Amino acid sequence: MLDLRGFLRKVREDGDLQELEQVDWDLELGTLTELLAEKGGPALLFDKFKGYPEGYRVATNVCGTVRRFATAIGMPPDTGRLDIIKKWRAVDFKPVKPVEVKTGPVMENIHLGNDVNLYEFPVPRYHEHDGGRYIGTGVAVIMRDPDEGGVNVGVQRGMVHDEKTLGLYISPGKHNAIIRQKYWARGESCPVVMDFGPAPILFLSAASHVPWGISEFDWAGYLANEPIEVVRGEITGLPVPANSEIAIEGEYLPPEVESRIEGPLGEWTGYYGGGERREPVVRVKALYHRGNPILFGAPPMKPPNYAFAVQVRTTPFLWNDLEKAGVRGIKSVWEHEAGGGRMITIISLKQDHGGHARQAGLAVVGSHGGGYMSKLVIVVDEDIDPTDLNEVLWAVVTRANFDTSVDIIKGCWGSRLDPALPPDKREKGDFTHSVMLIDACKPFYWRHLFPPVNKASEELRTKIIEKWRDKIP
Ligand SMILES: Cc1cc2nc3c(=O)[nH]c(=O)nc-3n(C[C@H](O)[C@H](O)[C@H](O)COP(=O)(O)O)c2cc1C
Ligand SMILES: [Mn+2]
Repeated sequence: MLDLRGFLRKVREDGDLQELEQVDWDLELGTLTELLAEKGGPALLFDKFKGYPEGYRVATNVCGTVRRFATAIGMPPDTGRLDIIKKWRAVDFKPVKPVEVKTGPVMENIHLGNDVNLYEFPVPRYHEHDGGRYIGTGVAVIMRDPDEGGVNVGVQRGMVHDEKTLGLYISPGKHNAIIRQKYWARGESCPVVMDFGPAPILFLSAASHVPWGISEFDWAGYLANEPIEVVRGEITGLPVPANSEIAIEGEYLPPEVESRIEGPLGEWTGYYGGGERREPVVRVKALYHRGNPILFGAPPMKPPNYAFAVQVRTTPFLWNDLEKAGVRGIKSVWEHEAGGGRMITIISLKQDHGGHARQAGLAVVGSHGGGYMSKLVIVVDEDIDPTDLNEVLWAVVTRANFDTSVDIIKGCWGSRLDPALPPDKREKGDFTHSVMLIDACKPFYWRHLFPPVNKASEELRTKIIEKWRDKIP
């Protein structure tokens, strides 16, 4: 399994790593990350921050290209996007459980109690209006369900409040939000481990909508075909990934015990939509790190979201959910990057009965895999490539009739991060939104009368290409 530094070594060999020195953690690192990500540039590794020892590093743009994404999950670098999605559907999934080891590289440096200082690392402030320095972006947040015993891992942002305190924002409905509530309902704080330099494959798994009941550790182990090694945390008893760069153990306090202003943070929607508000905090009890630690930076950016070259967070799970719901004939599913991999869902299918397209579209809204923050759902026929917005929009304007092909579904699973959430709803804590569902398939009952597409047939194209090969670029 490639840990973060093993991964960076590999991409360096591939000529795909840019190493930078003397960059300011305050905005300069974040802006360079954005500028290079926009160009599909290399992974970035920053060192020699002013006021920090050499070797205290930050890596960004880690999984920002399909090539690096494939490398991170142990697939050949030239694997295609759809093949990665198919792998992530995990049709042959078997949990590969983590193995406990006595110690590991993350325990090279141990700071307990008063010795904990989160400012030991060059924690970046990424965007101009961020309310603080975010140590947790490329993070794995680890909790154990107190009733069911399962370990869940999610990616949730962590802002440094002071040397020993972190703000941790978790969106309602997320697995870690369900787990923390179980502790808080008993008046207890929730034990937590936060890994700030996880193996990329663990980060990617934690960011994915792996179904409830499956641990992201087992998922990452399955993808890597090799178990993740963990050390049992002395304080929480939770697994600490042994090959992590930097990790903490702490107590996530009930909000009535302590809450502090968290945010704003430039988010994946492309806005500072969540604003600032009081959020519960983690009191850090222990800090572990490797020698010359690397902080994993995955700052959210305006879509297309470059932290994820392939939208595995939702797409494969949604695809599985649709099939579980009995939707047949799906050719492919795509969460378009213009919607940050969540807000624009496109399903391509072969219609086999009237109402088939609506069935598929409504099942998106009703699924765990794709329901959250889905705002525009478009269903297209099987001849449309869902990854190509030109094709999709062409289908929308040529196959849909907007008086009958569009539905608005109200009260859906949304987020306070939604920039379009009206202020009064935000105030009331109502984060739901409406979804627009467009059936852009040929109307089923008169599809046989629909005019044919005027692009040359595959057969004719092949014939002409063969004859005129040297004239075709
Ligand atoms: C870079 C990045 C930052 C994220 N930040 C947050 C966050 O601050 N809060 C949150 O609830 N989800 C955040 N997410 C999304 C969750 O990680 C994602 O929904 C995940 O599936 C949650 O885990 P779960 O499936 O176990 O609930 C973030 C994802 C990424 C990739
Ligand atoms: Mn989960």
